[in-house]
Amino acid sequence: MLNKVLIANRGEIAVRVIRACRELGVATVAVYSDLDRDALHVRLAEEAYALGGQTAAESYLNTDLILDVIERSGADAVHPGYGFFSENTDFARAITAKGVVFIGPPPEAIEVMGDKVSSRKAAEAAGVEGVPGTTQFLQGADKVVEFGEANGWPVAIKAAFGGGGRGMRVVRSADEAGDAFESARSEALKGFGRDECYVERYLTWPRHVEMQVIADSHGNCVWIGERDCSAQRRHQKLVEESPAPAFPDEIRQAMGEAAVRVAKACGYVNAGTVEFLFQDGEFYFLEMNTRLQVEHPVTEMVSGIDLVAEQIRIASGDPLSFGQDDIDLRGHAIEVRINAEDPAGGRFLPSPGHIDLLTPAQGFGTRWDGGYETGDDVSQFYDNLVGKLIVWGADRDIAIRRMLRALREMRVEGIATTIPADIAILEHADFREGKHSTRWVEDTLDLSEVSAAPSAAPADDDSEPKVRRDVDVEVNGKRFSVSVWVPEFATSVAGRAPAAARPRRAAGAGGGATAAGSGAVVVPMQGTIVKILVEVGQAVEAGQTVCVLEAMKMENNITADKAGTVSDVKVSPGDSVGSGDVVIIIE
Ligand code: MV4
Repeated sequence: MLNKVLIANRGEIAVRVIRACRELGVATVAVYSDLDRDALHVRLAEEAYALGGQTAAESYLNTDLILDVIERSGADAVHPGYGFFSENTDFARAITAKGVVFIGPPPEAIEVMGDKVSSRKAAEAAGVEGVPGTTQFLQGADKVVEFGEANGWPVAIKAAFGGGGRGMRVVRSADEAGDAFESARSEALKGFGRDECYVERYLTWPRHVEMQVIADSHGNCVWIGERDCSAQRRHQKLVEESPAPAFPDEIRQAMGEAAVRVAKACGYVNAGTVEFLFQDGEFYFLEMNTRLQVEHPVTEMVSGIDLVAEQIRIASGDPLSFGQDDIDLRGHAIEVRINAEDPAGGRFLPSPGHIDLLTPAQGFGTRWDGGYETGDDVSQFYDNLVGKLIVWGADRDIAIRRMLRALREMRVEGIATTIPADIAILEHADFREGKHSTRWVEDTLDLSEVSAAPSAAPADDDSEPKVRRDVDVEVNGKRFSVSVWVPEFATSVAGRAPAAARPRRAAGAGGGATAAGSGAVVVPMQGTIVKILVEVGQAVEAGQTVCVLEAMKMENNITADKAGTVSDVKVSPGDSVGSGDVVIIIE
């Protein structure tokens, strides 16, 4: 068995891996950036080493620094979590060369599955088909027309070396083909440095269903059920569940066997996920994710298998402790991702900041995989996943009710979270009936009525910033919960900066969403200015983008809150700004 594992990650996944190591009796080594010196994963690990730096590139993605900590700590393995180094073959090879185990698949498997063309070829060779299409690179728009006429419209043009939906264009008729081909190529070139594209049938209402597989280094490979991740927005998953709703057992069996064939075809070892699109009773290979995924807990809850412990045993050279016939999938599990984002009006604005209070839900069938606790700070420099709430229930209906109960029980104050949007999804009849697809959240779900979570609400008029407090009152012996809007300073809690030291929120804050502003353009959240699009003396329209703010890896357009002339630009590209800071004045 491995003796000491370095966790080259942060947040909830680092915490998840540390917990598994503890239970196995394996020592843990955390690493941390300057901003994470007091983070939960650092508090939980037996040893922790500073990497310095703020951004991921300066810290968690610095190979030399991590190699140095491996040496100083005597760790004999690295768990990369997801993101960061999890699919980085240079890193995997660099540590393996030093005799340190990479807890993940062999680099050759990561490479085969690393781009769409070679992964699709590997799947096809294993007898697993993608969406019908051409594997040849498109030479011109006429080939798109030819394919559409022969196979029917719409068709999708995809970047061969891309991912995450970038470079994908839907073409509904022959006359759209020329423009779509050009824009797909230019987006692919910009995003991935290569402009090769191919065409396939476009599925108009598919579900995203992925199959968990796990393989050991002795030739054993099994599938552990599917996850439906169709409830997503802009390629960010919001809710995941297992089993997939209305998913016949024969299809599950066939998909599981297909996923195992794909894994075996690329010499896969350790935990992996094979993604499929599912529509009209057919499934089509999409790609393989060669890492542990965010949503792995739903598989754990229905199978009873600790995937992270299994990963560590496999990396130690042990054979799988179970065979395909030992896997018994029971009941229904749902996970929701709780992000530090304000879903008000469906906008999902990043909401980094200090967590004044975080009380996870508890109770039967309820699991919280968190990366933060009360008093921690969510930094704009990292991904904004605060934690994941996972429930198990005997069936889907019970699991949905349990999740709604748990979401309403959670208390998070100081930052806005996606909880109100998660509730809206789980309450919706389409979701309850399993009628949703990958397009449902963006095309059908109406989040315009979703309101800001506590402390994310803009101040009214010129008054002091106010925050919402939920207070329990007793009236004639009956308990009621009421919300009170009170000035921020009046509710300051220990450990929080006094209100006077915080930037005063100007009227009309909120990125231009409000009408007739004061002309003092404020940023709605903490972040870094990346671009200024106007200069002093320039005339601007209300709603025009005046600068771009990067927060939590997302670019946000900051817009003029009224028409007029720019009289002052208070920031430059690279400047850090806080929520409520005035960046540009319009007169
Ligand atoms: C598709 C598709 C429909 N038809 N391909 C988007 C990201 C990339 N990994 C594959 N994607 C899609 N490919 C065909 N032929 C719809 C999507 C798609 C999607 C897929 C999985 C999860 C979420 C999605 C959201 C939008 C579009």
